[in-house]
Amino acid sequence: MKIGITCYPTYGGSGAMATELGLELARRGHDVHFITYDSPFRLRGYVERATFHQVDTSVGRYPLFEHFPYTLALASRQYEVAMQEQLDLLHVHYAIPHATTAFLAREMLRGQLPMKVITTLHGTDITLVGQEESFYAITKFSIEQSDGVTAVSDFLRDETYRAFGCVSCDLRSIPNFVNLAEYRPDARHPEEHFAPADHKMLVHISNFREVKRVKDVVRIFARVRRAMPATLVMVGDGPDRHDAEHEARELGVAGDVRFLGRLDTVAPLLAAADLFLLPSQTESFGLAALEAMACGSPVLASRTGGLPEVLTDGVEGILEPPGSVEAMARRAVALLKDPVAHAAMREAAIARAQTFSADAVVPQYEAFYREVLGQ
Ligand code: GMT
Repeated sequence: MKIGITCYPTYGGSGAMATELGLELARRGHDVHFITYDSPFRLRGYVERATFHQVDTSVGRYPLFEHFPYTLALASRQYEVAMQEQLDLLHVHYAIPHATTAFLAREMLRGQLPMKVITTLHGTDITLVGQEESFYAITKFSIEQSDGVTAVSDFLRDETYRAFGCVSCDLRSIPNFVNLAEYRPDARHPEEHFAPADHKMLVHISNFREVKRVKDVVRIFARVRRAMPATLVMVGDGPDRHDAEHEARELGVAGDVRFLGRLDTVAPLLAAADLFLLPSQTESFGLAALEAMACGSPVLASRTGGLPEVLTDGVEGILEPPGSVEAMARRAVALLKDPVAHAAMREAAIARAQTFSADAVVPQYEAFYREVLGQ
């Protein structure tokens, strides 16, 4: 098949997943065309049958435009690439604005090319942003106009029905997958020391938005630190990073918290972790948690959204209600002090992650593509 993929190219789960999917599809013989404003961050180097088409945002800077109309530039580029490459389908990730631009591109193609549009919903496009008044109607319209819609968890599928109705939609739940060639327990580099040898190492990776509750990450760590030597490694960047740094200073643990900023490669770090922290307010799936599990790190997360579909409390990690810092910290300390329980959880996490392999998930997308294309 000839497949266009549009996603956010920056750091974030939806762009990561869209790119991993495109690369897997290319490996399986499909022609894949990424269409976005920058090269997706997980698209590293040349991959046979995968091509990046940039949306030029440097043109059209007319003084009348206070804000550059990226949505129109993207729709035009999607149309151009579809015509040039004769795309069978355009698979867009994160509804806003991608489901809308795909709708526009498909309308422009009417009578010329029967390209289908598939939208994958990832999270806040449904749970937060899409429900804001200014986006609600266009999000609902664009989802309903897609030829096929998937959600990355049952939770997100059900939440879409609840929030948007989408009477004419047949929403499919297809989970995220993990690249097991990269995220593996032996990904650790022996020469890289993220924490002193006698410290337990806790890791958090996110885009530091409010929904991630990064201050809770620091608060949980501060309680763990009181109980044992430990280091917290914070990876990523975003609006709440300053608050997290401030919290670490306020709680007197700044000396044991390392803020590494954005990193392209995190598997070696995850493979060295004793515990991955994801105490988010909501999380439609929690791809970062799955990648940590694949590297052999148990996960301490919020019992919210789609996270219970990824891990089971007491088996591959710990789930507690969002904001329950005391309970999370108490259970983290108990786990880190119990090498037998920790080893069992680590093995369970690795085994659970294997069930979310590309081989298990990508054929579900291929089958859905064929269904939408009527093949
Ligand atoms: O919805 C978002 O917040 C954006 C998105 C991203 O680009 O980071 O994250 C969502 O999509 C990921 C990939 O499917 C999921 O693993 C995350 O759980 C989800 N984030 C939220 O639901 C907060």
